Amino acid sequence: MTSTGNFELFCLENPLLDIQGEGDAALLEKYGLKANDAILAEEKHMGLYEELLQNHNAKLIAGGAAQNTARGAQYILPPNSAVYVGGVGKDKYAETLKDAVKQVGLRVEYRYDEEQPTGRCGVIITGHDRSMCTDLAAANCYKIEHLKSPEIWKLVEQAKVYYVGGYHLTVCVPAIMALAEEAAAKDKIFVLSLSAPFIPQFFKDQLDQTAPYWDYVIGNETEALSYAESHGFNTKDITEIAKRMAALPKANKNRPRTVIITQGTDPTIVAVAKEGGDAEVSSFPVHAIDKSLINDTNGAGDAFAGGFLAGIVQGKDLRTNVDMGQWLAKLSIQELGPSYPFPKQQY
Ligand code: 26A
Repeated sequence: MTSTGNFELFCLENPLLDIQGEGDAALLEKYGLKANDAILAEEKHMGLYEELLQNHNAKLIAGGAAQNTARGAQYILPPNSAVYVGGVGKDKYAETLKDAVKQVGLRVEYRYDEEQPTGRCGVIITGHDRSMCTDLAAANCYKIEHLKSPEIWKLVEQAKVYYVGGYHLTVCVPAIMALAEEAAAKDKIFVLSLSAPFIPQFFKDQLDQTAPYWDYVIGNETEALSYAESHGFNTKDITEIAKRMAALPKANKNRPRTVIITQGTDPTIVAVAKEGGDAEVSSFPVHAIDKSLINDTNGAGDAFAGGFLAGIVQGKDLRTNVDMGQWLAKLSIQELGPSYPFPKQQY
């Protein structure tokens, strides 16, 4: 008999449908987008989605950063290990998302909005860069009362590890804080991703509210730099930034904070806080991959977090968790968008 999980991992963020197509400088320019960025859509971006579909042969792919991560963790873990919540619309896009998560057996508990459609993320691929422009729509209607509803809160209480995508800081801070406080009160694990440079930059106060609860915080080098800048760290040294983040005050003193910074093909930097001293830093080279095997790197960071979380849920050591993250990222970048290969590979 294969063992099954008990929904140990609970994830919260914004379920989105990715509309991903190849673009060029002219398309980026038309909508005022940078080649490698993630932003919230404004009125002037609303034409982008149709344009990607009509003129850029765009594909519809299940997205939403933490949903990609939850799918990734469930890809590795035994059935019924992970559950994901967020808001969608009552439309065919929500059905597309449901089909995609079914493939890996991820349980989703969507909250359906009566008025707003499912959120969309326009992804413009130019070479190895991706520009993401998100219209949150129904995902933006998620409220604390949805998380606190008896059916959902039961799942919260059942879980042992919480993962929140930092992108949700633009949506519902009280829901994030409810998970953070639940984790600290019951000595469970709270993991947050920095998600994008605009989060530490423009949602600094919201992010800082969650900081004392981070058991693990995961980001990439551009997010770490943005964090350092908005917090006046006065350094661009990734190791130094990771150490300073590790040393921030922490609510649950039973376990030290761990900061994980990925750097594309460069080594992953990890800092673990040490009481009364400097954080302990390690560096882990990524899994080598032949350039010709890379399909696209959109979602590589989400996949890393998924592998890393699977390790945490299984109670593995830090080195193994990082290795599992790098392993899953390597698989994902060989697929189109934030996806994982089938038939399933075994870690
Ligand atoms: C609030 N914003 C901007 C977002 C996102 C997002 N997921 C949640 N909230 N902007 C982009 N993404 C997702 O990031 C993944 C790649 O890492 C995209 O949906 C894409 O699947």
